[in-house]
Amino acid sequence: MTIKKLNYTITVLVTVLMLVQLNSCKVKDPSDLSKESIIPKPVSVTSTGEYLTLKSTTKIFVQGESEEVKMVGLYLADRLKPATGYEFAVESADMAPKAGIYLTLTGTDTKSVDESYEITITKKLLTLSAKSPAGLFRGVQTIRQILPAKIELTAKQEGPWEIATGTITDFPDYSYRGAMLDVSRHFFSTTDVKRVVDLISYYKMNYLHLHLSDDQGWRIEIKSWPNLTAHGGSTQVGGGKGGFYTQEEYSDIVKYAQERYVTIVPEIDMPGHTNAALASYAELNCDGKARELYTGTEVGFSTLCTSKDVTYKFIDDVVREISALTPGEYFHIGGDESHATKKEDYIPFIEKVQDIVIAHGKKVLGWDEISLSKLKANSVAQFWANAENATRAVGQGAKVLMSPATKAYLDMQYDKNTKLGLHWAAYIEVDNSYNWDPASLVPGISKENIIGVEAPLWSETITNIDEIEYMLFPRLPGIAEIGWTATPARSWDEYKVRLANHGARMSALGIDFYKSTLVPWIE
Ligand code: NGO
Repeated sequence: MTIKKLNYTITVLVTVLMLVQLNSCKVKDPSDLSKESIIPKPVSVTSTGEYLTLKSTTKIFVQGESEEVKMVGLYLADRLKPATGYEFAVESADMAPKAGIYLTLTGTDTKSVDESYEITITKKLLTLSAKSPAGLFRGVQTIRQILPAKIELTAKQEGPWEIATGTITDFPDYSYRGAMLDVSRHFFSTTDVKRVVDLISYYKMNYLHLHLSDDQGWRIEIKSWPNLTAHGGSTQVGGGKGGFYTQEEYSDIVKYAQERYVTIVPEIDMPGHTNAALASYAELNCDGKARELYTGTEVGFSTLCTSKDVTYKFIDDVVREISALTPGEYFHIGGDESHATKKEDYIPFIEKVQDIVIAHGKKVLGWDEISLSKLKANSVAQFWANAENATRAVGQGAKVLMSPATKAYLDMQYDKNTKLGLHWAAYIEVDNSYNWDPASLVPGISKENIIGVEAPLWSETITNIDEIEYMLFPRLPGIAEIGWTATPARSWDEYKVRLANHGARMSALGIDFYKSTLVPWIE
């Protein structure tokens, strides 16, 4: 070989080596944990500058023999398997392994409200520790979010599956972070409801409120009053065929949600918004005449007959049957827009219903109007439109759940071009729904009066799961963050970049979301 040729070969080799190095630098970039886009934003994240790689041999170890902890481990394995194609065997261990993923409980406190967790990642081992299984489950959502977005795809992908090393310490600011789905105006299948549970729990929400009855449809089987569903569940807005959940199906939803540490809150709206019941049983009407089924979208025209004994027998049966199927602490009694009920009838009605709910072992949740009545200290008023109602509740010592229609109603259109939704409260763009603080929104209501936030999705205009997703996303992650992350740690300018990074995640999850121009989406 001539000197010239040798020189040339060396130059080529050096160039190739440099390129390989550059390329591998690119791949090895995910070594700054603090730069990961986690929603809701954790309390603290520190980076140690290296990374751990999941391999086909990586196992998930769970401490001890707890079935519940094992279930969380299996849930994590199920999330990681499809895209990686790895097995992720779940095994119990008495102490921390040398390598892999390790789920461990740190204390004896297993209260479901205690959702704190900590993640420590070294080059070989990821340790997720929490006081309760609920905390482990929240931590699992964080693990999903610090892996590449393609981890959420259902077909096998090329790795590498790297996680930056460091520590995450996290806990929620509010104990109630929820969404509401109106299954009355339009009915949605159990599969759709489960999908909503999956999606809200990805953002660490822990309550799903189901609006199970309204003028247009009664959606849950009540064995002692079968015509509620046979007739009252037979249609919906626009005249479609409607539907309802059998008690077995409802229990199946409750269980599915429970496995994701989401509590179902059932709502039976009364005394107004009751046309479906009034059409099913003539005796619930003061004039003893059954109403026609209703498929329009007007509100405020119906009322149960508050002066009849049979009305309270009916309510007692309904609350008893549903409460028996519901492990959560709340029963939502509606109470909104009872324009067809005289105020002097409304006030004692709500008080009687409150007693019925308590007698069946539940706490009352109701729309803010219920504060016209005398509330028990453990009842909760859900603020949606009337600040005076909400402050009256607080004045009585009750707590408030924040769902301001101008910010948190996800059935509101994003802007005037949005094809779905309503705009009676506001047009709510993604920044607008993120930019508020529950504890300073209503004068006289501060943090200690508030249990949390909830994003309701009313379904007058929403007919299928794609439409549900389009209205929920991308606003729902913002509401989830408002409930989880303390207000001083939040700002729209910083959040919008994390949300932009979630575009790929939402796409990988198959979410049909609104591509707001206010978010710098990364293509
Ligand atoms: C109101 C009304 C519902 C509507 C919704 C539409 C409350 C609590 N009651 O909110 O019946 O569906 O607005 O945005």
